[in-house]
Amino acid sequence: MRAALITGITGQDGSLLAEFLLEQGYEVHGLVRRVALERPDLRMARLESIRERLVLHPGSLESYASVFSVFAKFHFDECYHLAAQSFVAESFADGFSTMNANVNGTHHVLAALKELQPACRFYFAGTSEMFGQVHQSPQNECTPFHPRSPYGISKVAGYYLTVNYREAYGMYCCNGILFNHEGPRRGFEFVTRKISTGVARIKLGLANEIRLGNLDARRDWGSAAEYVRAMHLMLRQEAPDDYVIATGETHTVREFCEVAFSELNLDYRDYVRVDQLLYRPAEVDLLVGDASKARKRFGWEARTTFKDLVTGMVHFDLALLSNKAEMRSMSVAL
Ligand code: NAP
Ligand code: G4F
Repeated sequence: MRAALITGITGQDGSLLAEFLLEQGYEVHGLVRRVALERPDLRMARLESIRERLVLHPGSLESYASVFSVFAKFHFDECYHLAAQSFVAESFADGFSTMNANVNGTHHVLAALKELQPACRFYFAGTSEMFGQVHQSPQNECTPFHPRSPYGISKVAGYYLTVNYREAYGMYCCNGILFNHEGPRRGFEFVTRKISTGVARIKLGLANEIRLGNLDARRDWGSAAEYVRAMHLMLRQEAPDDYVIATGETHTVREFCEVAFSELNLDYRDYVRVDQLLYRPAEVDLLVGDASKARKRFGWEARTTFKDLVTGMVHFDLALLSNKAEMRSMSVAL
């Protein structure tokens, strides 16, 4: 039985990946930070259905000793390093803690692995935000980086730490360069979930508007459940490498609104208010990825269409807010 450690297991991707690896017969461990006034029912909500099958280790990414002690006690075949301050807007508000968690956190995990388990395969959660002000479209593994936020900069540093441990120490280290991926487990502050839950609230008479920032930004949005499978495939190849994971389609935030509102027979123009305060100091205007390397090497392709992704999230949130019983099965299906 293979054993995997997931940092960031409580997040959208971590919880989906944990489920997937359990299905594959893995022993799944997770590193979780301890927080004061913890409400396990809320904090572990995404892990609810698998909580009993996981081995969870309290630990702080910000402390080398803490990460080291987990690797000193348990053996892992694969380590998926997903933990990060992942919200771009927050990285403008507090770039320092974003850097600390995302850069030092990654360095601590790599350094402890090198010391104690150099044969463990390592996945780093890179991002299309590294391309930022894009130099070419679509973006692929050779596209130069030009990050536009402290978050993007922290991920470029993590990317190069990962490359450096691979080149300097011969470790099996991969960068997944994942474009935006969404679903019913997405955090509420991200624009897709903000829209899907906002539309559902409006439909149910619980709200009468959604305030958004830049409606013209374009993103390549895919389904998170499909993207975590690509992470696993990357670590199962003969040699380590870096891969773009994306759908190859791009849509504006405005189009996301149009599809989400019209699914419930509403017109987004009646409800969406643009708030300048929600604009970012520097925006990433356009992202669209070319995942042909992943398709050629290990047959990964995005399958969920943009429309199905949007409408699935809207119906999930409508059911959630209406307290319908089918909510759980929808969560698994998406
Ligand atoms: P998410 O839902 O925000 O989850 C982030 C996870 O990181 C949570 O488990 C969180 O734990 C943990 N975390 C945050 N700060 C931490 C810290 N200082 N110490 C320890 N744990 C910490 O993010 P996601 O969407 O699943 O994304 C997973 C990874 O992929 C992230 O690295 C993200 O930057 C990257 N990524 C995401 C996308 C996307 O579209 N989703 C695209 C490209 C790359 P708590 O529960 O304790 O907060
Ligand atoms: O949903 P977002 O906050 O995601 P963003 O910034 O693209 O970052 C996500 O995807 C990255 C991959 O490319 C990940 F690395 C990262 O961790 C995260 O998962 O914003 C998407 C777009 C932006 O252009 C933003 O300006 O939506 C625009 N937007 C417009 N109004 C808004 C809003 N974003 C948010 N969060 N809230 C708004 O009200």
